[in-house]
Amino acid sequence: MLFADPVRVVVPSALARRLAQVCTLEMEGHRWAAANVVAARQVLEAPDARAVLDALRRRLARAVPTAPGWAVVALPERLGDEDVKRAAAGLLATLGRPFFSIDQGGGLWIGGESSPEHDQASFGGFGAQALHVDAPNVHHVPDYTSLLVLRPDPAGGGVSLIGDLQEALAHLTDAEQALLRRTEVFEGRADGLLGVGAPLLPFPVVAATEGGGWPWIRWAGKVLDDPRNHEHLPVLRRFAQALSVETRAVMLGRGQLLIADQRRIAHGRTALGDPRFAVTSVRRCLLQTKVAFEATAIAQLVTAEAGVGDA
Ligand SMILES: O=C(O)CCC(=O)C(=O)O
Ligand SMILES: [Fe+2]
Repeated sequence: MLFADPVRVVVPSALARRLAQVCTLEMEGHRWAAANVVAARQVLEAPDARAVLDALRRRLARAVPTAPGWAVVALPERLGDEDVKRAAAGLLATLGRPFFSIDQGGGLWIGGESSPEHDQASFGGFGAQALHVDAPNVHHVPDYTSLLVLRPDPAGGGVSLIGDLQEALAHLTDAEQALLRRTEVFEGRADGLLGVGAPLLPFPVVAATEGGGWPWIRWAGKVLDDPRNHEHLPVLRRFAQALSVETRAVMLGRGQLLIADQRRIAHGRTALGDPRFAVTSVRRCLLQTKVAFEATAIAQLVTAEAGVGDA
């Protein structure tokens, strides 16, 4: 595994505050309200936001072939929680339409403080979480997922893992890749999700996308533990091993937002520190939301004029 200091996209304080001022957390169903999307894009199209917008394009625009497909965006540590949530949503709106797939009281951001009551390997649990894409078991896998840290683990655990799915696939032989295209696996359940289409169980691990481009790699490390996938274990293990070689670790601090293009990147985490040594209200606090790709979103518009066409 590669431990590298990633390039963080730093959002200047004045810009973050302006986003927080013009945006609300108002929703239209499971989608961030259209007026918020418009307001955020107006702020981020202004000349003084150019460096941030270009950095998002270079790292995340689907039309930039060299984009790594993930970014860590750093908002000012001292911005209040509500303002962090609004500004982070505004930044996501440069890629498409922010939405939630899991309804937790109707808010855009789901999640909160980690708890030893949660299943260890789940969202908000204290255990490690194997590399995965969110909602692999539906027809429309969310294009982008994002993780927003309000408070890192005081014990220094909960390090985010970022695995390059496409690079991992390239390590496999043609025969192994062909086998993965034929392999259908089971993982979890997908009832009651919003904005992602109908459940798809079992699902193909690798499937070509309509219109070409990167295939979807519906990966979740948990497929290795599911007895229903038993007969496919050799090739699944082979892919997991290749992915571990293409994985890096990034510690997210307060106000930092990890954005992952799920067509390219799987995410996971290392275990948190022992919950007995972290009392409530100082435990890790993590939020999550999704984004549906929009070709017309401002960070997807890549022209020679934008200066990132050959980034
Ligand atoms: O806790 C984390 O850092 C990741 C959580 C996550 O990716 C999930 O629950 O889907
Ligand atoms: Fe996840």
